[in-house]
Amino acid sequence: MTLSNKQIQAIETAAHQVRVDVLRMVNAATCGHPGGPLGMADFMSTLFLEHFNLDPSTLHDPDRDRLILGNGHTCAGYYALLAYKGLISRDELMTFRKFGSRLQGHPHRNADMGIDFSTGSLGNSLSVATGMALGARLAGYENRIFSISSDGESQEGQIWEAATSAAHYRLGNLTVIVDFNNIQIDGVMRQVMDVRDLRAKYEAFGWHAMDVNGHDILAVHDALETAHNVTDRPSAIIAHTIIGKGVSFMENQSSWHGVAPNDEQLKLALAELG
Ligand SMILES: Cc1ncc(C[n+]2csc(CCOP(=O)(O)OP(=O)(O)O)c2C)c(N)n1
Repeated sequence: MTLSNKQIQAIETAAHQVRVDVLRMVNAATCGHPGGPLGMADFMSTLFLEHFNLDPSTLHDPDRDRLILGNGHTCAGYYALLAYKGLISRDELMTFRKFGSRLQGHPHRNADMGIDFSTGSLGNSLSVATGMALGARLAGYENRIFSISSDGESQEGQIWEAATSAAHYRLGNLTVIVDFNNIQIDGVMRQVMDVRDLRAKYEAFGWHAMDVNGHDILAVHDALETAHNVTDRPSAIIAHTIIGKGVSFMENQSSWHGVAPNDEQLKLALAELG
């Protein structure tokens, strides 16, 4: 079913809030990764508001949906959405990357916050998600397992071992969303180590795969719904995004992969976001 204007507006509002939160959090920490979460804000907000059923009332349900953030360095946006859904307080966001905080620079598994797995070491996420999806099916659950990955993480060989297994076991309850922004820590992905056409690769591995504009909320929603309806194999959504989306001087710049905006840059960025 398509989204109503009200639902689209709610997602746009959430994505805007995520961008503002991410910039403030990384600025306050004086370190972190602003670019990725700005680029992922639109598809992550669509996922959290319309598909991923985590909220305070489902938090401890064994059969709720699960999410693994493979590109763990982008966790500022993840934390902002946990706050948006009421899993953590908004005040806690500003403890990001501080000593003793639950919100470290990469996600740490925490059942009380709904963080399903610790990530940061690229390459593990799809293996974990595949195991969770197989386990959920064996337990008779009807939940969905979402795995978030990236073009950079797709350079890891283990991703493709997991892709083989997930297709072999026909895990229709598993969806991977790849943040494909053509940027990684050292520069332009196509120049560093080109992963080429990920849709074709996932298809060749036996998955149902789709390319979408990761900033088109309706297209992302449709892809997630299609993934839900494909039950005989896992689905891959290759979300084409712009790193730093929403802040002109951060867009498409690998230099903003992992650098905090200073106070002046924060002011400029927030003014642009409005
Ligand atoms: C196994 C492993 N190797 C290296 C790193 C260091 N690292 C952190 S982020 C990153 C780049 C990942 O690319 P991508 O997720 O596409 O970056 P983004 O789009 O967020 O800029 C690397 C190599 C890591 N976290 N894990």
